[in-house]
Amino acid sequence: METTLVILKPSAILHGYAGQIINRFQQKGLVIHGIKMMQLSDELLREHYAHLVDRPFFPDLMKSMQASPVIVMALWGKDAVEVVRMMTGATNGRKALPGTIRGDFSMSGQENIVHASDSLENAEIELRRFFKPEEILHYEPTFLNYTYEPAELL
Ligand code: IDP
Ligand code: MG
Repeated sequence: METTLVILKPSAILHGYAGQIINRFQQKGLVIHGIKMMQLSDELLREHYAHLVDRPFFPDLMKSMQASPVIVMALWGKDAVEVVRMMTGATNGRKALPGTIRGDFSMSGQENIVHASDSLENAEIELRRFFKPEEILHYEPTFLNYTYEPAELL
């Protein structure tokens, strides 16, 4: 099993989409092991988007990510990193396939509703960035036997 980081961005919070998006992850079978609301600081965002600091859109991205508090989530499941990235869709909402979160809720490259870790290695780094260890609560819901076949639970 893997745990991945999802951020419901201000574009989700300010549209009132948080519940609908959290529901999608739960309906898929991903389990919430951590969830909290927070206002992202300059420092945290510069670290999180370090690969983009030199891009011309970076100041707008900072403003966009600080337009409201965000909800950060630790989602647990089999191949959770890849599954959540597939559910998220392409970066630009206009290019994201219908059925993906960005494809269904976004028309923008910047205002694209969710962040999702893009590899297991980055998921581990990002979970540490946004959560204290004690804020991630490991538990296994009783429905797992109906979510996975026995071999997938080994
Ligand atoms: P990802 O969120 O699909 O992993 P990244 O390339 O890691 O995409 O970019 C992080 C975030 O920066 C995007 O989700 C989006 O909000 C913003 N971003 C990326 N490229 C652009 C762009 O060309 N214009 C405006 N915003 C962008
Ligand atoms: Mg990314």
